[in-house]
Amino acid sequence: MGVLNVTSDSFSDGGLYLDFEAALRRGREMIAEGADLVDVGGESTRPGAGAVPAEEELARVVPVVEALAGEIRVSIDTTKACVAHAALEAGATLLNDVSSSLAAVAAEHGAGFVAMHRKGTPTDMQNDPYYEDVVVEVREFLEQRTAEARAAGVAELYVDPGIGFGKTVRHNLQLLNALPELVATGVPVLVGTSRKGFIGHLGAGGSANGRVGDVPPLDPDDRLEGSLASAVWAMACGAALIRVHDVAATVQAARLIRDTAP
Ligand code: HH2
Repeated sequence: MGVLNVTSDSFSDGGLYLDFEAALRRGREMIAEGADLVDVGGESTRPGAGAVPAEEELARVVPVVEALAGEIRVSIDTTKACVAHAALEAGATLLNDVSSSLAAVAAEHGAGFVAMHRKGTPTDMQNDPYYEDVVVEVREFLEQRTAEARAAGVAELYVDPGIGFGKTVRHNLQLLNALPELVATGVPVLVGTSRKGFIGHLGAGGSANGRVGDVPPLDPDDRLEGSLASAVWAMACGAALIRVHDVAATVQAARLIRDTAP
């Protein structure tokens, strides 16, 4: 799943694809690089991101979805029902909702649905997130959302542990470590680690028990190696979909994993 952020402030590619032509070019580039689908988003969910008004988000994403939907499977990354409706009308067939609240909208359109775990909102989610047991809590949350999505009539469902959404470095690593457990629930798993803060922190030599910011993190553009390592790990654990910025490199790794499978 290639990431296409039609935003001004996304943490790694904000402003690069805000322009329609630039977004279309990047979408087509990811198709050529071997993406299976393109995830179009018009509002950043990075820690501290501000809300984008619905009219603005619609204006950003709908034309891009419409233009790409004839060329590749498109998912829409939104938490707003009106944006989801419009994008699914415009040709998107998967709803990637980091708030996990729009299953009924996906069902209404006969679209697939991604249910992701997050704790808090972009404004507060990285303020000392705490769990008794992050793996149990995330798994139980996703089981509950799975039941709700099924009851709402969603036929194609993915669950996502929500790496970086209200999680410390250690929480992210615990969840990656427990991926086989999540995969074993039988619902296809989506993983999004690409260029995230914990990779910049660990890649710069930060401690697994530390916090992002303890050491100057690697720049988001310098996180390819760590992103690939985590993508390979997720694929080897059986994840069904990997959400990435660096499509060509991840596709090459995916081909290797596929051909390594017994
Ligand atoms: N991560 C981001 C956005 N959407 N969706 C799913 N299902 N899983 C994720 O891990 C996920 C997601 C954040 O990454 P990005 O889109 O690159 O940044 P931003 O939110 O700043 O636009």
